[in-house]
Amino acid sequence: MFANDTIIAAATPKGAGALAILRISGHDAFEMFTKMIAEKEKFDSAKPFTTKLYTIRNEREVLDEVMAIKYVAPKSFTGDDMIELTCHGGSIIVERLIQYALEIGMRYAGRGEFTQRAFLNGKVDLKKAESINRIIHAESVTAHRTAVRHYLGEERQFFDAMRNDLIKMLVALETEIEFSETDDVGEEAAFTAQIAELLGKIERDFTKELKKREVLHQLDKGVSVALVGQANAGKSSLMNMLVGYDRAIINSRAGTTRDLITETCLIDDIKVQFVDTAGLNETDDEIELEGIRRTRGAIDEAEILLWVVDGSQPFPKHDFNLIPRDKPLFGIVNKNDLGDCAEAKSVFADHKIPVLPISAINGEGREIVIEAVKTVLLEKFSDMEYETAIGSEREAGIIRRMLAEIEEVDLAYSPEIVAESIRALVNGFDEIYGKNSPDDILNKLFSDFCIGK
Ligand SMILES: Nc1nc2c(ncn2[C@@H]2O[C@H](COP(=O)(O)OP(=O)(O)OP(=O)(O)O)[C@@H](O)[C@H]2O)c(=O)[nH]1
Ligand SMILES: [Mg+2]
Repeated sequence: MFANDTIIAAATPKGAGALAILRISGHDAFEMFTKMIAEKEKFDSAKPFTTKLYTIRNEREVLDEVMAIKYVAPKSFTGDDMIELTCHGGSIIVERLIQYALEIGMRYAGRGEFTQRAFLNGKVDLKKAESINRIIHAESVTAHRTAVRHYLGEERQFFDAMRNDLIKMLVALETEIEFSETDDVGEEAAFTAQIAELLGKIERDFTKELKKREVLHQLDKGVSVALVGQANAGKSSLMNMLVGYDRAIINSRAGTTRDLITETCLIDDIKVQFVDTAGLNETDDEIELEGIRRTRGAIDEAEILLWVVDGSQPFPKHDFNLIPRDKPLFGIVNKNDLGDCAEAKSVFADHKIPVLPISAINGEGREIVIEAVKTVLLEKFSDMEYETAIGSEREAGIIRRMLAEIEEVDLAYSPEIVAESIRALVNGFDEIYGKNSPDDILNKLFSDFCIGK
């Protein structure tokens, strides 16, 4: 790959839209772009960051009228000369403009190549580059929020403080190595204690961050809330009520739902995945049996269980064997419109399972179920517990390696060896931000980005 040959790509997704954006970056960007437009003078005299209207035409015809911004190196996203042009948003237009640019001598950009250039030109560090990708692909509010924070560099302080402390220790260790005549045992012990304290703090902080990342990962996937209970209890009716449309088939026949049906909602910005399941009744039907097997899997995977019973029927006590009590569980007493449902309410209450009376058929009780789920979510995921400085699996890997390094450090060893370990830790911090990252790792990382990014 040439360092700054001129590349082009669409920065917007394929398909018809009002507008599309093309990005051009490279040493000859301006010269090549002026070959594509009718208004060379206008572009040449345009000031940096100004947007102007240009006509793109080839020898035969006009291809489009575009608005183009001129970015003069190094004040651009990539650090090279850049043009960002907005054309009409049809896939044929975009294709023809790119084709024309290629004929003029530009090259089609590889995945993530714009960001890779920004990184190589020192415009962004690796963590920031990765956070751009995470902002684009965030699938939950929390993932988006942390990605933006990392983009803004808000976590930098956390890593920098530790790195600076390590550097100080390293300097002191190196002084000690050089002038090791001082035999003050007390002083030496105090210094060793200082190192031990610092390493202990890093270890604790890192372990905490890794845990938070795990929670964040769970939030990204969505918190699973399973609706379980006997056939005909009204699980699918509740599912539809919760998600607000007819997601699952409802029928008076027992065994209507056979497969897991999932639907995602946001509750207080937290992604929740409701899972409707097959009824836990006894059956010889092979398909229903498979459904029940899947229900068991969903029960295992769920973070919160909604145990739905038909309040007008005798309480299915044997289901206590199937429904675990080691995770948040609510007793949904459905079909309140058919009577007082006293038995169901008292059995749940006797077992200290919070009772939520509803009538799914009439759409009554949605709020209390949502509120109950929300209470658990807020308890489990209160804000400070999952915002983490670790942005990606790459970083998590570096941090796990650093933790292993800390574990290996034996302060009884000679200062030379301890200094070596501390140097390795400092390198770890640098690696998080992409200093000394090997080329193959960088290439792999940027190839996960989209074209045009
Ligand atoms: N009266 C009354 N009937 C209800 C209520 N909720 C559901 N039903 C009826 O109960 C029957 C079963 O409802 P579903 O939602 O399909 O029950 P399910 O638990 O999903 O059943 P399976 O999928 O077979 O396990 C349907 O005929 C619903 O109309 C309710 O609140 N009151
Ligand atoms: Mg059902």
